[in-house]
Parts: sequence; C-alpha cells; structure tokens
Amino acid sequence: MPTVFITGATSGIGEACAHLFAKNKFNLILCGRREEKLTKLKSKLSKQTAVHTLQFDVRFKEEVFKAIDSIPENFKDIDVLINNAGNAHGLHSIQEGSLEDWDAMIDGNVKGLLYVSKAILPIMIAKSSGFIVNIGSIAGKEVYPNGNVYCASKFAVNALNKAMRLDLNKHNIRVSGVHPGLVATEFSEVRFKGDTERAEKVYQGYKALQAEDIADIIYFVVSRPYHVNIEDLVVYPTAQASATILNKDEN
Ligand code: NDP
Ligand code: 8X3
Repeated sequence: MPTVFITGATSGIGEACAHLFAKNKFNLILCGRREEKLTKLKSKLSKQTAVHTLQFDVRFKEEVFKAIDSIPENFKDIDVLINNAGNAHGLHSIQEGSLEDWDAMIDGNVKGLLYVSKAILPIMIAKSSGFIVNIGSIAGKEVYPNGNVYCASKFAVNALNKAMRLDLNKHNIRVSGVHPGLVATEFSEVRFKGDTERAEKVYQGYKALQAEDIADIIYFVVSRPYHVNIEDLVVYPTAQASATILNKDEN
C-alpha cells in the first residue's frame, strides 16, 4: 500500500485529505501541533488503514528532522507528500502588520514547507519516485489589499513548486501545486485570532469551497497515471472571480 505524509492534518484541508486517502487505502502519516486532534484522527482512521502520527511544529527545523527521523521502518517508504500546513495571521496593511504575524507566516508557510521537503526528499530520490503536492493559494497568484505577507508567503510556495518541478525532474518525482480560493475551514479563525464571529462572516452569503472539495482535487491530481503531472491547479468557489471579486449576499 502506498504511504502519504500529510502536514496540517489536524483540521480543514489536511484532515479531509486524511479521510479520503484512508478510504483509498493509503497508509497515513499525519502531522500537526495539536496532539489530541492527532490521537482522535488516528483512533478513527486506524479502522480503515495503518496510521502513524507525528506531533511537531513545521517552523522549527530540529523538531521537523527529529520527527521525520523517528518514523518507523514500516511507514518510511513515503510515496506522497502533501505540504499543506500553513495559515494566515492577521489582515493588516503593511504599515500596521505585526512582526510576530510576519514571522509566523514566513516561518510556517515557507520555511516549514522547505524543512519538511528537505527531510523527505532523500527517501523519494533514493527510489526515483514520489509525489509532492504543495498547497498554495490564490493569494500566491494575486496580491490583495492587506494580504501583503500572507500573499508573499504563498507567492513563495508558488515559486518553490515550480523550482521543485525543475530540480526534481531528473529524479522522476512529480510535483503539483493546488491553489484554492475561499475554503470554509479554521483558516479565518486563525487569521482573526479566535474572533469566531468575524471568521464566520467570511464564509456567509455564498457557498464557499469545502475542505472535502480540495481533498477530492488533491486526490485526483495524485491518482493520475504516473506519466501525468498536473503542474498547477487554481480553484475558486463559483461565487468568487478573483481575490477581491465575490458575489456575496450581504443581507
Ligand atoms: P486550517 O486552519 O483548518 O488548517 C491549518 C493546518 O495547518 C492545521 O492542521 C494546523 O495544525 C496546521 N499548521 C498551521 N501552522 C502549523 C505549524 N506551525 N506547524 C505545524 N502545523 C501547522 O486551514 P486550511 O485547512 O484552510 O489550510 C490548509 C492550507 O491551505 C494552508 O496552507 C492554507 O494557507 C491553504 N489555503 C487555505 C485556504 C482557505 O481559504 N481556507 C485557501 C487557500 C489556501 P495545528 O494547529 O494542529 O498545528
Ligand atoms: C486563503 C484564501 O483569499 O483568504 O489562502 O487568501 S485568501
């Protein structure tokens, strides 16, 4: 059975991927910082497939390499890496943004993706096969007002996705970027630091994408025949035409 390594598996898109890949008989390595969420997921999904959990913060390279080094032999043969962990922190102008928020986004969304990839790539290179799916965003395609550093972090993911495809080409490793628009997850709650009322409003007045919609797309990308590599996939809710154009019922 193939093995998938999912970062940010404790909620939203990553959690939906965990369920879908389990259903499709992948062995799962599920990662996140919230241990209790990982434990719950493991007990649920172990009924369907083999599950290993790793609790670490992608921002800290020692934690990343230690966690990945600790993977038991029977899970080590990783076939698919889904670089999904990430969040926005704050929605402020460049002059008002906080240094802590900027660090969290650059360290988590960019450096975290690099650390995890660096730790897993030797496994894929050694067997001349593997698949990396990088979760970017429409924020990595288009800058929007107050998106500044989050957008910059996702532009970096977009660039790294292209760079991986170039550099890993000779190793027969597939690399794809999936770039969603608005998906109703914990994303806005994190962005607005627990202000649930403000977060809920982001997804009201139209039908937002659901985490399961993105998991379906990721699984579609991964399950193409090996000679097929979808480079880049941008997906919006029907009501959204760009980062700033949203057909939303304001009543
Ligand atoms: P959620 O907030 O629901 O999930 C984020 C996941 O990332 C959680 O599992 C969280 O786990 C994990 N995570 C965040 N920071 C860290 C960290 N420092 N170390 C380890 N794990 C971390 O949001 P989504 O599911 O929506 O987000 C998933 C990805 O999709 C992100 O990269 C996001 O930027 C991207 N995206 C989201 C969109 C949306 O509208 N929702 C649209 C476009 C892209 P834990 O807290 O347990 O560590
Ligand atoms: C998440 C989507 O539009 O909030 O990446 O940046 S958006």
